[in-house]
Amino acid sequence: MSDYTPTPEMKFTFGLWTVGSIGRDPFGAPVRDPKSPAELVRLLSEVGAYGVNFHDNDLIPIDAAPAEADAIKKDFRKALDETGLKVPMATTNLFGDPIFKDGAFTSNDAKVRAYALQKTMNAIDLGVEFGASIYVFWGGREGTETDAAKNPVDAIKRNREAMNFLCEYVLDKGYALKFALEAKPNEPRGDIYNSTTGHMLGFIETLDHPDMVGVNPEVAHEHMAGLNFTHGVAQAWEAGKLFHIDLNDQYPGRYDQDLRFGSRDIKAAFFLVKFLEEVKYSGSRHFDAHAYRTEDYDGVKDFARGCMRTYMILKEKAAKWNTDKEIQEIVAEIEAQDPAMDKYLGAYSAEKADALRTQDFDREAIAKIGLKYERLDQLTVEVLLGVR
Ligand code: GCO
Ligand code: MN
Ligand code: MN
Repeated sequence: MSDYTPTPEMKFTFGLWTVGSIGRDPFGAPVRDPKSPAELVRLLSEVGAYGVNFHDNDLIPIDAAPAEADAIKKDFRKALDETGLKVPMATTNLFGDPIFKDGAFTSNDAKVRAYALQKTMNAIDLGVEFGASIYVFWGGREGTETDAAKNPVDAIKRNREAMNFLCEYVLDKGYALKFALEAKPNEPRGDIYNSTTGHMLGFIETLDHPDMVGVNPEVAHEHMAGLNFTHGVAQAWEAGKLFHIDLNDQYPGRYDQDLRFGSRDIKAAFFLVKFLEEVKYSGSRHFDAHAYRTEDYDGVKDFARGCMRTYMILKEKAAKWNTDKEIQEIVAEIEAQDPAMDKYLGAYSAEKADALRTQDFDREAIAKIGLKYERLDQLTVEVLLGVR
């Protein structure tokens, strides 16, 4: 058993907006005093994080004068140099300012769409300045409350036009930067376009430079829609598109909770960690979550440490699962091959199809075999509960 200390290889990162959340919600005022970006870097270093990510306006307020922006950047850079924290990812705030009330890239107003491109180009420059190699696009306002207001096909086309424009911008500048698109079904808009990771994967293939663009799936966003997160992540991974991941937790059917990783559905978190570790996912493990509104900054540190610690514990549990004798006996049975069927499976041929047509299948006998999944799941639960 390790002491679950986060290591740099785990690439545990947090956004300035996560540990920096001051606990404002639609029903109440902030509960924590704001901290500067440099102070947040020091807090993250204290808890053992590898890196910090930011929206342009987490670092530099939207109305900052050039001198103020320079001072903030200097301060931030100093904190990064002193702590060794990296900035693997950056993103644009295209949702906070009132100008984005009807979306950014998909707004009906061409001036808003053009401003969104301008703001994103500047934010890309800022991210690259601090070393980011992944650039996230979360279209929180790219949606509707009423479909009377916007043709969804126009929205798709505008979104594509913006992505193509920005890919060309990155190529033109010679930046080593890849885009990761983050889906969410709703909140803050009533409905958001490209609502799931699966939608995003389909959309990416229609872009001019699909190789530059992948996804940034988030646990909460798929759980809000009642989906199996690991399945979406696996689809992205298999397509070579898992560029980044947002880890947190969420009860389905509720408001956007951004809970500490693994704090709600520990079994789903286990299968996710097991998957990421087994495929040797090497990107950032980014926690896009918030401490409860009940907490002071000590509580924020408890929250951040908890996210990383739970991941490390689940990683150990996954290793245990893979060496548990009884579990592995069942797995071996599940994975047993049936060479007699090889001649029918795999790529199609007319001969194969003819041969297959004449094969007799004893449906009843095949269906009668119990699959032991109850036992396997119970053993999984017992690994998680620490009795195995
Ligand atoms: C949310 C999103 C955001 C994005 C962030 C990075 O639900 O608000 O998850 O936190 O991840 O804007 O693009
Ligand atoms: Mn989210
Ligand atoms: Mn997110």
